[in-house]
Formats: sequence, C-alpha cells, structure tokens
Amino acid sequence: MAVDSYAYLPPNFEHSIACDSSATLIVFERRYAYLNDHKPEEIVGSTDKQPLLETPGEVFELRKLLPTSLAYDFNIHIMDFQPGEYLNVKEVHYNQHGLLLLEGQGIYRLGESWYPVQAGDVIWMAPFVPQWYAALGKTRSRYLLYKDVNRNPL
Ligand code: UGY
Ligand code: MN
Repeated sequence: MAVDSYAYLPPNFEHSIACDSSATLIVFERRYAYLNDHKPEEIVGSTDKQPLLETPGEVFELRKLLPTSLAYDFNIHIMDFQPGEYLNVKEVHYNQHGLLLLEGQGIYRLGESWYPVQAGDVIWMAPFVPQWYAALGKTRSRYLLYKDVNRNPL
C-alpha cells in the first residue's frame, strides 16, 4: 500500500500486516454493529482517487473513504481547508469523531475551549460536543475524521 492508501477490513476478516520499511499506519478499530442482512465488503483504496463530494453551505473539500450504504457503521472523511477557510456551521451532532490533523495548522473550537492545532495533533470529539475549525498559516489544512454513521446511537 502506497502513501495515501487505505483498507477497510470487515468483521472476522483474517488478516496480517507486513511492512518492509518504516511507515505510519493509522488504525481505527471498532466492534461492528450488525444491521439486518447488510454485509460490509473488504475495501482497498486511495484517498486521492475518491471523488470530491458536495458540501452545501460549506467551502471545505470533502472525500469519503467508505461507501455511505447501510452496511458500513462508520466512515472516514478527508477534509481540506485552504488557509483562512473555516466551518460555516458550528456543528452539534450525536456522532462522535476521532480526528487526526494530517497537514497544516489552525484553531479547533470544542465547546467553549479553543485549541491551536498543527499537523500530527489528534482530537476525540464526544457526541454533542459543539465543534468548529478555522485553518490558519500558509498551507492547506487536511484532516482525517472518523464518524460513526448509519446506526441508532442508542
Ligand atoms: O462531517 C462532520 O461531522 C464534520 N464536518 N465535522 C467536523 O469537521 N468537525
Ligand atoms: Mn462533525
């Protein structure tokens, strides 16, 4: 797997990972939440081959790494902001997030706290935590965002 590539392994999928040289691997692991007869499939892909998606009312660029169909109980979003761009919506939602800032720097607001963040920083956002990001500096901000979806949060 080259830089920018990713894999989704469905539940009970026997696997091993080997690496010839040093590499950084980001792993999200969760217990799969079954839903009726839906069955997620193994996926191997490349971030840059994922299409840009519509983001009505927002300016950031969005790619999703997994299908949005009901078989998948989470998704990974790749979000790009140019310096000076920010989330128009101060979001509050039931979904929790795991975020890794891959490139750039900016300010993350969580509730009433404001955090300067830079590439390599990680954030966990609990359900219903108000969230907002503004990109600063001179280079693009890109972050990777885990989001649980398609299941009743209760
Ligand atoms: O999809 C999201 O919930 C995303 N826009 N949240 C975020 O960037 N904090
Ligand atoms: Mn969000």
